[in-house]
Amino acid sequence: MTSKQLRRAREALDSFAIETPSWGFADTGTRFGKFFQDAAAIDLNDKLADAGHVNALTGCCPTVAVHVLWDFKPGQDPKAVARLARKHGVKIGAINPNLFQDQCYKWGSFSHNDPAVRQHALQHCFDSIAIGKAVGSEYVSMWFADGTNYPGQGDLRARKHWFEECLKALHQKLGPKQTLLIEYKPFEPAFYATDIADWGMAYLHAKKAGKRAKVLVDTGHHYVAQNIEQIVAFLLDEDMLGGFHFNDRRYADDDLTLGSIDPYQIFRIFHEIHAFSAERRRAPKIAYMIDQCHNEKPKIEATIQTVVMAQELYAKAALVDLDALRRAQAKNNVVDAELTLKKAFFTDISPALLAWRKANKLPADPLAAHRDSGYERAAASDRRRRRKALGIKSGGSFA
Ligand code: PSV
Ligand code: MN
Repeated sequence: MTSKQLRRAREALDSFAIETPSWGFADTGTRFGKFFQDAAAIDLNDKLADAGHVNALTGCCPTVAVHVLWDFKPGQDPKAVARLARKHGVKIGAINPNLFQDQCYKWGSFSHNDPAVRQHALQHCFDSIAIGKAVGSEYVSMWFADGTNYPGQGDLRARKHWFEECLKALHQKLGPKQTLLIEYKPFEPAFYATDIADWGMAYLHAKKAGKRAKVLVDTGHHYVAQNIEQIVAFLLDEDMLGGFHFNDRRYADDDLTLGSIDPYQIFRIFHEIHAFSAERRRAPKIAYMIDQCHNEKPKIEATIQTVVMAQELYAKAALVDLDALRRAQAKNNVVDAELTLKKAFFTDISPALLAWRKANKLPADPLAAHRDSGYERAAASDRRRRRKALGIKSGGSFA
């Protein structure tokens, strides 16, 4: 690496943070079943401890996303949760209301045809906004399972209007530091018509909701051939990109570790962001978050793998020679344009990463440091014992 490249990569690393999801540390799984892990977090304290451990090793995961129903007990004091997070060296990040588990949402939440259910859903979101204000979180992150399974089942335009009304009401309650993120997903659980199925729908809803509503791109929520970086470029250009849920996927929302299937895709996404920042001379405010549930890999290891991969790809994308790229594009020199991206992608970024970790007093290899730390073994034995005492299922000899 040249000294200029080294500087650029280190600047990129200085400015990069990625949020871990509380649910990524707990026993989660597929729709069909769960394979329990002894070291999986049992409660919020465990989740925050695991997130703090990942942050201590990687130095770039200062916040943890929470799912209100999964993490907060009724009546729990959010300020106490914020204190608990601080104790573990992290802060509470995005607040995710839950509008898909309550029985009343069988026919939808914001698009339910019964105004009482829509109101119930809104109230839960208002409560979530209040939690966000109390813990000093900057994001309220909305994902909706709303949709229909059969043609004719719902009035598609009426459902759109109900969404617009609710999102507007939600936006009005935001505090001055809060941003509303609207996530899209083409299918699952609805298989005929998901109410917010793609970035266009999310964009339109965010635009209508108010100035502080933006689109959240979950990399898993796209059809196989979809060009995600182009969506990112459009959203950036419209100042409507609010955040990411990072994972990798082969078919649909597979929740795999970042870059395990296609690291070049994530590199291309980061390239669009770096190019925008350099050419517009301003860094857009983007919440980089992980959304993964691991059923096979140990959860902390998978999270560290994702974080390290995100850092690598973010730093590599900062090395793209933008002048050379734009020159090649101006001449319609396809080969040189493509090679400009490839050159950055294939640069060995490890000297920059090592230097950055050394400067920040971090282990040179976070995954190896985690394995050497004995954290997993200690967590497994403590949590195995607590599970037994609580009568909670565990993997037993198959874990
Ligand atoms: C839905 O598939 C989703 O991507 C949403 O972001 C949820 O909050 C998350 O997964 C739950 O794992
Ligand atoms: Mn997601």
